[in-house]
Amino acid sequence: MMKRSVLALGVLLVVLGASDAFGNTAIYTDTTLQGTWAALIDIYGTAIVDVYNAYINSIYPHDDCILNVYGGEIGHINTFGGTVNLYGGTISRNIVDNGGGYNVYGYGFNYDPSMGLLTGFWGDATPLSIQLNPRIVDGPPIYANTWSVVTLHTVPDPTIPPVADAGGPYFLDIGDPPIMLGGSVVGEYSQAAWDLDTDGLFDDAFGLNPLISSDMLNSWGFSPGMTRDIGLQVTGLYGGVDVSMTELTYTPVPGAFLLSILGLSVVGVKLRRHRDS
Ligand SMILES: [Ca+2]
Repeated sequence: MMKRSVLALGVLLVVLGASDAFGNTAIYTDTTLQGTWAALIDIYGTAIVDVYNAYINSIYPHDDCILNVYGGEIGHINTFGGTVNLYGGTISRNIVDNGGGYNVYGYGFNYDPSMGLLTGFWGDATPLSIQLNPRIVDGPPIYANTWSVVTLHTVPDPTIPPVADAGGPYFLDIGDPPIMLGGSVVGEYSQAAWDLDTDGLFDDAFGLNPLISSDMLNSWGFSPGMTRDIGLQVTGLYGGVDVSMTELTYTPVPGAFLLSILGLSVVGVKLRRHRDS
């Protein structure tokens, strides 16, 4: 508690983001860096710093701070503690680990140990290129005297078209409460749309789980006892579509009521079980 109290006092005494004549900045509390230019930023304590479109020559995380980089351009990051999470941006020279840890969130990683160069893509599909302090080199170490410890976290490739699953089959009784369609998708997507009037256009309901009522079925041309093929279409973030088809039955099936009276309600039992599942 004493440490935190001293830290809190320090926050009061040190103006947040105070810079000297050389653009050197010390940050002690949580902040977001947008449009910032700085020669050197030191981050202390438990501050959480989010970097977006800043241009920073060097960042030195200390203590238990967290540095999140989403964009911008940074010359190099040299940790003396804390945690660095990299989600985007450009690290144009190198990152060096003197006791902290680095997490890189992207995909398609490739590491060239002879150059200490990590390449791949960020989660928004922009190219990733980070000059690490090389752990393994052919010949003398190229950059600095410590090793960089980097943990790679693979995120979904947003350029891969998603895969749709329409779920079902679905059953809706006349006059019953609306049912929710159970569509799902694997992968990143920008839109999910249904074709429920079976005209081939995915324009009747949107989202993975729309509610469907008897009135809607009537408007889409369903009549009791009719089973029709409906479809879910999902669109990827960067184009590409996938369609999944399933069946929707408007119950009761004609004659089912009579069959049930006769003890032959196989169809009715099946419908009820599906609807409740
Ligand atoms: Ca349609």
